[in-house]
Amino acid sequence: MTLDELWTGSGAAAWGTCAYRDLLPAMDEAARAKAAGLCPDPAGVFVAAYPYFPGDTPGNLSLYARGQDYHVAIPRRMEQVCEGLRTLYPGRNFVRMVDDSPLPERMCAGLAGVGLRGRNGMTIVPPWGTYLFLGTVLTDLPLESAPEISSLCMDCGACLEACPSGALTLEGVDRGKCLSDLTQRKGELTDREREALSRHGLVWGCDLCQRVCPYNQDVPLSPLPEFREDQITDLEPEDVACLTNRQFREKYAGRAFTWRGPGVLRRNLELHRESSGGAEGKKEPSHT
Ligand code: B12
Ligand code: SF4
Ligand code: SF4
Repeated sequence: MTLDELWTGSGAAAWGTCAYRDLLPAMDEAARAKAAGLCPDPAGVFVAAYPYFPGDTPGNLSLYARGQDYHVAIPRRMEQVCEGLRTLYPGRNFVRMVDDSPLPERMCAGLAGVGLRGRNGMTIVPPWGTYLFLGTVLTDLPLESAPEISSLCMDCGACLEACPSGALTLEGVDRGKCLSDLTQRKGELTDREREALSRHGLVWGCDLCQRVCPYNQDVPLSPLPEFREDQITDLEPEDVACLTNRQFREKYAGRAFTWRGPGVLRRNLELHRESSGGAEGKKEPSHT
């Protein structure tokens, strides 16, 4: 089986490779130590993009969190690739990672020439737009970056204008201000942060700088059933009220919005209810 057959067979819409050394400028000592702990003598990275667009049913959960948890679904798909790689390159290490990774995954994609680099920070692969999860395989097999790294998107500026919190600028995303981070943050919030959350149409994640992107205007549904089927698009306060941590995790097992526990969702739902007009009047604009 060829490399291309392995990756496309796993459901990847695009894939490529980069040299591990090319990532080092973006990796601190801790990230380098973690990578070397996972794969001694790291030399190369495979990176692949998996489409997840689940359709555009109105709801208060981000599009990325509506189907199965990608932290489970994508590694499952990538495991079959790793098995193929071990057959093709006996004696080499192949370690798959998704999100919870010391590697800067979008930089991997950029160096591998996978898609375009969006001004909103996202990796874009037409026709799937930005609605892609990235997965990487770290290896001691020497690999090179693409001769042509990813170019910038059409740079229309719509994402910069759409960001309501000032998190997105020409310098990139300021995590501390990003609503996606805020919906997931535990502990005390400032009045300003509470106000921002109460005006936000979602109780988990943020899609605003993606929805306006021209590359996302006619995106096909994900071919991967994990992200298309059995969706949860909306949470109501009653869905998470009175649940213990354990009950919540059991009820919503395998979902990307469970890892912070029920408390942040209760808070976000409460903020929505308190804000005038309630959540119904405050949904994000429809995708189409
Ligand atoms: C921390 C984190 C967050 C934080 C902070 C995000 C941020 N932008 O700083 C928060 C919680 C806010 C967040 C939000 C989201 N996240 Co997030 N997040 C991460 C995580 C774990 C680390 C990101 C990071 O800080 N990397 C360090 C920086 C330096 O690297 P980078 O992000 O890879 O890429 C930048 C540079 O490398 C550079 N670059 C790109 N190519 C090249 C090429 C060259 C040659 C060079 C020099 C530079 C360069 O441009 C990129 C953007 O500035 C990654 C997974 C991972 N391990 O990488 C997911 C990840 C970036 N997140 C992802 C997703 C889906 C989201 C959300 C869309 C979820 C949502 N709907 O709410 C939002 C999008 C927000 C946004 N506009 O970026 C996906 C992105 C997929 C894609 N198509 O790009 C990732 C890759 C997870 C995954 N495995 O799929 N996220
Ligand atoms: S995810 Fe939302 S808050 Fe974060 S940069 Fe994009 S539009 Fe701004
Ligand atoms: S909205 Fe425009 S500037 Fe932003 S990522 Fe999309 S094409 Fe690039």
